[in-house]
Amino acid sequence: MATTRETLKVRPAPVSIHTECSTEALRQAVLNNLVYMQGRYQEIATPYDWYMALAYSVRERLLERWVETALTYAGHDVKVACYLSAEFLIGPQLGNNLINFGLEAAAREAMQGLGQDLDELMMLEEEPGLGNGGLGRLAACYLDSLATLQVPAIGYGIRYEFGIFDQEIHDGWQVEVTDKWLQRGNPWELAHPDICYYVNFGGHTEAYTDEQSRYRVRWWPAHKVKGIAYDTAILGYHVNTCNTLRLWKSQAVESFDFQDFNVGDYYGAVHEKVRSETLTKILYPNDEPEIGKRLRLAQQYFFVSCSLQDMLRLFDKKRENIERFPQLFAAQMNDTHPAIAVAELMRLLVDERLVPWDEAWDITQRTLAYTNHTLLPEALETWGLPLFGSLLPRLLEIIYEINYRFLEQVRQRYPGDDARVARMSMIDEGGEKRVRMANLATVGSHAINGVAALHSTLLKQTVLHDFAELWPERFFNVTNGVTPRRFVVLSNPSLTQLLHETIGDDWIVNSSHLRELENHVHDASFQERWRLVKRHNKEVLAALIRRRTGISVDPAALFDIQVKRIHEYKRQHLNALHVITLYARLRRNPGLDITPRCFIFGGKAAPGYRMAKLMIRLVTGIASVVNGDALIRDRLKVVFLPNFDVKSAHAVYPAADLSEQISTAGKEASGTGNMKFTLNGALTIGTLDGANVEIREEVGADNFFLFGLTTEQVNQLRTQGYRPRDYYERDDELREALDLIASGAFAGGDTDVFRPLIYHLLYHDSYFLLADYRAYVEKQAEVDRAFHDTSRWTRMSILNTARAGKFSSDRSIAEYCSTIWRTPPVPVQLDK
Ligand code: F58
Repeated sequence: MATTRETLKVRPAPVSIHTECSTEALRQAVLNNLVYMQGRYQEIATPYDWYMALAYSVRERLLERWVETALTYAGHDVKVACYLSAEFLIGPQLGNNLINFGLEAAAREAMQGLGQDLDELMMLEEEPGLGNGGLGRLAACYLDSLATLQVPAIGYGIRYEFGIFDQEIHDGWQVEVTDKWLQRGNPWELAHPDICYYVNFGGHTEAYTDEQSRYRVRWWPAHKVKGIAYDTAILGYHVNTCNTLRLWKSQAVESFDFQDFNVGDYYGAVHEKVRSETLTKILYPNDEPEIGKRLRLAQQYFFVSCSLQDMLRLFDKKRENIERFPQLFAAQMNDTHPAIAVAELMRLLVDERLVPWDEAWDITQRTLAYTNHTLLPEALETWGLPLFGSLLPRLLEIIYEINYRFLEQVRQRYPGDDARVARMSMIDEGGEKRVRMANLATVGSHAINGVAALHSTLLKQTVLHDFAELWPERFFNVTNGVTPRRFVVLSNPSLTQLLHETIGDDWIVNSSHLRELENHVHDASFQERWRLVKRHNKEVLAALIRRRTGISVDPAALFDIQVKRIHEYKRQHLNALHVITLYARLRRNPGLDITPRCFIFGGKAAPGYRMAKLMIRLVTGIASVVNGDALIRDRLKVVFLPNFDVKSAHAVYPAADLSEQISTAGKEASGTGNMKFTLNGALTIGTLDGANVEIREEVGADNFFLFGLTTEQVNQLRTQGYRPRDYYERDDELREALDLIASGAFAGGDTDVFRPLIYHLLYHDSYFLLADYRAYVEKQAEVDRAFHDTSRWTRMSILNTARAGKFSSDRSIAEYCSTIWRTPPVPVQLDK
């Protein structure tokens, strides 16, 4: 029988201290948890103890909704959207949960009554850095929107013990420090050791015929690992829906080591235990090739297998025929990291449930969908065949079978077109044979999408061209979005208050209602309040900068911000060239009248990406020269804000006047930081890349600083032979800026440090900085003039927020739900 409320014999009666939301109940709960969860009494409690006690008190309040949500889903014929992602960058939980719950005011008051400041406690929270950047943060925004839209959903991923490294800056260079986010405990997760699955690795396979004369394959693994579920509640905004983020931690399978494998070999068994538990130890940074490859593939298979087994277990509870699986579960593959799901679902169906191949294939395709997040060839995942075959022998056989059947179809459709067959194959046979995960994901999915209109178009023209030709109806675009709860309500309370007083609160869940702000754009007193909000946020960021770097910046200056992973294609060094150009102008002409600017950079470089690390060194080098030059008289300030993460993002986006979105056209799939800036009233200087295109369409060309080559122009220039040095020769200011770098001026006179960077720019410049430099610098001059006209700038800023509604992740999720997953909302009732 399916689980329903009635079948649950014992249902604990709600105890007010655990569920009530009054200030007094919360205060009681905190005091209680201080003792019973933290083991501390008031007199000796540290602020962190208070944070933990409050966090537990909030979690208790989530539990009622969490349980009720699970019961609702279990008891009805609901379809669940499963978001498979190797990364979830969920950020700090306390503030967001308070807001979504509507508990913030009570918590503030309760803590005040206990002599604690809520904002200070929130700052103590260690965020789970379980992602690298945009892709992981997108997954987290999507969970927030799914819950808010009351759509049944589960996020499935990996509980890394060490998330993305902490970045420190030593002598201007990035230094990576391990992230020990679990050191002081994680009050937001619940371990469920009873929800666990076994995952095979290595060994060999064996074909045989079973008693009913069926062809079967047995996988004899070399070892098994157990996956344990750790759940985090994802509460929607002002609704009862509380979905689950389920992350898998690896554990050794004791019995396996001791009995089957290493009989009598105690130390061998311990070693095996350590090995199994290494699996979910660390998050891989998006790095240069090869290191840790085997472990990363093992991580991918591990979390995908646990997740699919979990979905099948939940499905089994419904006592339905397996053919209905796609009607009850949709699984979205967030990039190719979970693409092994195609083969694993086939294995679970064919090998373990004896579903005939064709039926299993139909189920698999109807269940899975794939989102692509990159066109960069070096970022497309492939795995060498020897590695793949030795780690996942059965999966490789299944991929071969899928590939064989698929290529037959291609041959029939395009007779004699061997080149096409080779391109579409799941196995790349040019050079060392490799498994192509994007091809596997595409063939195994009923829907494939890019993450912004331009990106989806380019995807169909380039990386997946042959597939789009074969199955045009399977290709979609879903432009990314970001959650306005975290990125406006939580991180920009002043703006939220102003919006509340001006247009009400409906925009928080109906973001298109931000348009109502347009009625106030010419209202001088509203403009003034708008400016005060921005000014306040800039003061907050200035204080953070001062604490973290010792640099003082003037909140009256134009805050020009670029925060994102450091990468050549994102072109932080183009921004740096602009800074140097302004610096050189002021040095030449100290009386020059320029708009005071504060350039703020933030972002991590992959530990093995030398050029990216050099870019950071360039920015810090410029910062120390410019900030220390008396002649500049503080008209320019340069800051590298270390360790950009979700928590610091809360202070950064609301404080920006100008958002730098300057990637080489065609390279940034979407970008999501661009959306966070726009929602918070920053103006963008940007190229026609990723979602910038749509942001400009929405906010209007007059309210966007566009510059640079288009994707077509970049491609044309590349084909006709790009000679970056010509730009250097022809443009005096460009030459001056590059020569200044080469002179060692930003490296204490050392002329070697930036040599690789200069050399690359002059003779390769794969990302067309020199070609875009002049247009960029000129557009920046226009920014200066616009900022000078305060009232005009304010109007443009208001219009950016007013017209940013499209970029709420609620819109993106509504599109996924209606066109790809077909998952209607299922409201949850609390029976009080
Ligand atoms: C990002 N990808 C895209 N990958 O670069 C960005 O344009 C887009 O807005 C975002 O996805 C969301 O769609 C991205 O963040 C990674 O971090 C990978 C993680 C795993 C290793 C390789 C990079």
